[in-house]
Amino acid sequence: MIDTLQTKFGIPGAVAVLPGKNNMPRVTLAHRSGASAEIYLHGAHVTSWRNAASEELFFLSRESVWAADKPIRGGIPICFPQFSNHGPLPLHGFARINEWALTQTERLGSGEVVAALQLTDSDATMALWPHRFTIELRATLAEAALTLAVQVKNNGDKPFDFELALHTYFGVGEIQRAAVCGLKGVTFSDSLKNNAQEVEARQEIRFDQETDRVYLNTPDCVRIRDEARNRIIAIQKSGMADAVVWNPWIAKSQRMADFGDDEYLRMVCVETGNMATRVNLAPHGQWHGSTVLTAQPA
Ligand code: TA6
Repeated sequence: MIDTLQTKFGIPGAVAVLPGKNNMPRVTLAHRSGASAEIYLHGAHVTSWRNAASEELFFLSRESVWAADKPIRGGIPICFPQFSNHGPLPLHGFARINEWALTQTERLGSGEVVAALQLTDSDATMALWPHRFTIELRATLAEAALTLAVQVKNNGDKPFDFELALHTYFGVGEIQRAAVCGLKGVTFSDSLKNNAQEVEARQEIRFDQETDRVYLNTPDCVRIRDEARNRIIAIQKSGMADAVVWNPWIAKSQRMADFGDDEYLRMVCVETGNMATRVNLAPHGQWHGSTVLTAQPA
């Protein structure tokens, strides 16, 4: 199957379809600048994004399980059609534990490299969530940016609600020297306080304990300042209402079998999507949302 996909979608010097961990199919994107990315068909899961200097910008747990019925721990899990435990579906929905179809690859005239993947309803999804849908992830790799564009289509004749998150795990040099900026004054639900709502008072969110907050209707640009690596990561969303900031800290790290006990020191999740502002999609309607990630020296 991988050979067939490579024949159909491979682009010399730009796109390759190869066996990844546990021989799971992955798509590698290579930009002429040296930047690169990697996407597993499992969950359309982006597991790596490297800048032109080949520095890894995402976090990927050394303990991650690579299995058809488990999410990969790190990179960008796609949470759909449910975020967290906001309903009866598996935690964060089923999109991240289903195999998506690779549908398009392209090297644009600008040099950007694109891969599109789709997940459509199946007997298995219909049994969990009785709606006909297509969700598409379009990843575009540029020299200094990675763009994730998501489209959801309602292919049925009745409306449905969904939640969606790009649950992105960013690598940081040292969590105590990292800050998330741009959420001051935004209302958030604190997942650690029974979703009690508060207003963020800090211009810089720093970490000294487990942090798990869903920020509602946020500004479209949030930044991570990684002081240890002298780097700023900008997260620019469009068409997406909310953001999540999460670090598991010590006790939760120890409770997660697919996460190293000390790995909280080197990661922070800043997630974008509609996690609390549910989307209602009319029959044959479409929803679009995107997030552009850029990494620059601080
Ligand atoms: O987005 C934060 C969160 O909802 C946390 O509560 C934590 O559960 C995290 O997602 C990871 O969830 P997972 O199902 O991937 O272990």
